[in-house]
Amino acid sequence: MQYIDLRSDTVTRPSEAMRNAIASAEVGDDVFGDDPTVIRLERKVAEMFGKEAALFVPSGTMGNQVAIRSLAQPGEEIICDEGCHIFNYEAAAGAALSGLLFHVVRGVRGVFTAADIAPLLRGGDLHSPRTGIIAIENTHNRAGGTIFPIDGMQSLRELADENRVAIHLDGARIWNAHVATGIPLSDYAQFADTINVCFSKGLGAPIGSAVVADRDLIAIARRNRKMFGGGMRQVGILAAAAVYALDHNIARLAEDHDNAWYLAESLSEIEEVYIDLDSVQTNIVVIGIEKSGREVSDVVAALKEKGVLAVGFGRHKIRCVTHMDVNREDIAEAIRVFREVFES
Ligand code: TLP
Repeated sequence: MQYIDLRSDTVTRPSEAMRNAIASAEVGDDVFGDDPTVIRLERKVAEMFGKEAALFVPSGTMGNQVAIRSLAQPGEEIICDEGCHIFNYEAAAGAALSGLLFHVVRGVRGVFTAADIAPLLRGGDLHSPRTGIIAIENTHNRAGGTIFPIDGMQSLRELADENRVAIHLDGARIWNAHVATGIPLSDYAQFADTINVCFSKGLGAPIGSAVVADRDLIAIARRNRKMFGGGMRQVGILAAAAVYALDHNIARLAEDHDNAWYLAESLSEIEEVYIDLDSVQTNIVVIGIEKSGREVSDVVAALKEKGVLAVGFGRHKIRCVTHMDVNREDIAEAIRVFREVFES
């Protein structure tokens, strides 16, 4: 069966043109610093974000982990939203690999304020941990692709500076925030010390992320990437896909946002589901099914049987993500299938 795959924006397959870019990439040994395409990608990303340097890594998880390992010492504390990816979906790497103590706060749709966390910051007297990092996720995956407001980031930066704390931005989907708001990537980046950005989510590359920061931090991150096993060799073939994605696939994210809104609005009319439409700001739709009294796994299986793939997201929710491999007609068909599953 040809599925309409809404499980994630990671499911996209490289286009013909991207494959051509991959096939013709110039390469060298990147651990020796010899891969011209990786160098081109790293320069390009650094420039887009207004930072001095960038480091190509295989995954968003490695990007986040290399960044936070580079910003803090074992025994320090990281403050983040309770729903964030670093805390929930990275196999406890922050604790296991960096020895960080996670202090999670309950944000509103993934957003917390400087006032929320100011009382929590700790300077590390003899008894308490020192707060080393504040981590932000923009857009916020689990909250439904929500945007962290730029003025909120600025206030966090001020608070962090007063307390000599670093800020990490998990910007796996910062492109979506940028396209939805029109705010330049470099405006977001100015408030963070390190940023993780992914080419393999909405931008359609098969693999790859980057840590973006100033030069000294990237030198530390490069060593940590090696320690985590992320030093790669003729990886220009992957960097070429990322360069292609940056050149061609950012502006089109607006189409994914329109499709997500179409899906969300239509599904919210179904009696048995609940969608917080205020959280539908980019390409993710989180669908609450508690009212229906049905199990998430049963609904996911029923959707699959009718040709739509989605994922369970906690006990009572299902997540759908729009991306470049689904078009308006696919979304219309997915809406039809959802109606059939809930209204039959
Ligand atoms: N998210 C994946 C799953 O891991 C949940 C998805 O399908 O959305 N930061 C954020 C905000 C992410 O959403 C993800 C991936 C990552 C980091 C990690 O990226 P990868 O999968 O490349 O390690």
